[in-house]
Amino acid sequence: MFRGRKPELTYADVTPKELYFNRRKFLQAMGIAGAAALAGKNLIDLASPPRGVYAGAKFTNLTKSPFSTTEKQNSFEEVSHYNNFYEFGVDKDQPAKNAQKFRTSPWAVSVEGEVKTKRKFTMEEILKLAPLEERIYRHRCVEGWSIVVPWIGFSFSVLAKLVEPTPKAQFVAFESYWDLGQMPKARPELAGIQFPYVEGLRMDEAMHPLTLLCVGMYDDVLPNQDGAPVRMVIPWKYGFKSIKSLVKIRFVPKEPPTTWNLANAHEYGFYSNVNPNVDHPRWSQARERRLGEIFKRATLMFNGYEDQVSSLYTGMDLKKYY
Ligand SMILES: Nc1nc2c(c(=O)[nH]1)N[C@H]1C(S)=C(S)[C@@H](COP(=O)(O)O)O[C@H]1N2
Ligand SMILES: [Mo]
Repeated sequence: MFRGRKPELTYADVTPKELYFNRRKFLQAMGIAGAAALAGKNLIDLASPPRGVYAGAKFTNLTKSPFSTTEKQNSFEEVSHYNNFYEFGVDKDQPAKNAQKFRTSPWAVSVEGEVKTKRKFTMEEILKLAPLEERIYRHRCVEGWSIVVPWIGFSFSVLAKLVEPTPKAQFVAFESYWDLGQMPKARPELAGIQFPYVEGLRMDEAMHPLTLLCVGMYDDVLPNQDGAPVRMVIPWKYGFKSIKSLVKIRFVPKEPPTTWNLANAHEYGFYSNVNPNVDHPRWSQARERRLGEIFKRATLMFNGYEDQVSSLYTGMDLKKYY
């Protein structure tokens, strides 16, 4: 039993901010006496944070984003148990089961290509690049379901500006982690797609303030099945553009290959902007079902972010560039 004054004491209460994300350092800083004072159950809680190794405390002092929707959020339970993450199985309930032991620490993201300063960012560095914001976004899967999620992160442009892309950087290529040892289902013959999972954005899309480098959701780190420890979220595009468990970012001169386009170019284009007027070859995209609801609702142009992003596509035939 905990015998101190404040049984709900958390990591955040007892550590300076810089130490939140390093448990070993934290325990060292506490010293034996401090650790003993915490005693019992709570020390065990600290030693095995609830969701991920960068956890230990819920994120606090999150900046509220003007881009957040006021629509009703889906529950954490819904968002963490209905996933597409083919590295951990192709069924929606499999990632939550199969990603449990996925090791997300240590973690680093290398940034390469047409930049002045190539750089590898550790996860600890990424978490300190900018104030973390809460961004409540609609997320529309190409399969016809949608969710509303309070993501945590900051605009991808923050990181991009740090490495100083050269004028040759016209697109950004993203790559996910891939390790058959930890992801035995991540084989083309089982999943029907190539690995590692790759995605891409045009430079202006990547630099748009809505494009989020995401490190958490619901005030905490990302659950493994939602793309821990760091992923992209591009809310006006179909969900498959929002690549999970990022390890590499390359600034490149040409449009890079993307996983679903490689798998089936006829059905999945490079742009993949949510568009109720352009059907998928096998189904309509006009309506969608919000997880947890019975009746379908109309899908909005650019997933409801038309005012912010339509200017990126002026003059483009969106039936051709789907
Ligand atoms: N590496 C990787 N990223 C991925 C996927 C995947 O299978 N592998 N699935 C995509 C698809 S189709 C969707 S809809 C979203 C789902 O994100 P969520 O499970 O957090 O809702 O992740 C995208 N990112
Ligand atoms: Mo999706």
